[in-house]
Amino acid sequence: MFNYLPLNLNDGAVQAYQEGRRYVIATDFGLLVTYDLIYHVTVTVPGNYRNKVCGLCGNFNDNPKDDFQMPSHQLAKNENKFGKSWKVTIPNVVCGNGCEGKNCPNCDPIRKALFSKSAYCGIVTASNGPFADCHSKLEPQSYFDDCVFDVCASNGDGKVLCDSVAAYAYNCHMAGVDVKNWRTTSFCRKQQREIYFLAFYSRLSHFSSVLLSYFLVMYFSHEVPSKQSL
Ligand SMILES: [Ca+2]
Repeated sequence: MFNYLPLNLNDGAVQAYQEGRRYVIATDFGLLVTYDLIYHVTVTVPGNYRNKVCGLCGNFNDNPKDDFQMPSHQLAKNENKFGKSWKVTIPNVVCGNGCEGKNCPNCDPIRKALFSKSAYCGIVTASNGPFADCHSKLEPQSYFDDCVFDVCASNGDGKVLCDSVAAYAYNCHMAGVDVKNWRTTSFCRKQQREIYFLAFYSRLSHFSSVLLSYFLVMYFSHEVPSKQSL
């Protein structure tokens, strides 16, 4: 499908297009879904859908405590049961149920302590860090916990760390917080060269793109911090 973007269906009733690194589906009734193809999905609906929706994003009634409703309207006991209840069957697509209890990947205390430091996921909760102004608007603890879990499960992958922190940064931005520049030369550095490359990249033939992709992956796979600190 991504080869056919932008798409315009039914005289603009549904549009699908790429915007920066994100893919977007927009409908004429105001639904907006974005996905970065890696980690981050956003679903936005207009205010007139308040209390008229259900599903994985909750029921939009300003009460987060009743958002784990299953299709039966009962509240699920945990997020796994909730997630499972909304699964739909798609032919030829395998969608796992996640892990529960002892089946979940375990993060040993030493690595957990390491990834909790401000050089890793701790940047999200640091009281003097770049996200400090966001803490009162958006509780950072769950983002921190998810970050430590994911970074640990990926053996300290720098890209997983940066994508995870970027999710909090994005949501802070959406909550109206002026997020300080959290990318530095030593942390998930913002690649000016990346912007340059992307502008250049869009003008290449398919073959050149494939070739350049290889070099870009090699080049950017050194995003810091990465596995070398383990
Ligand atoms: Ca709710």
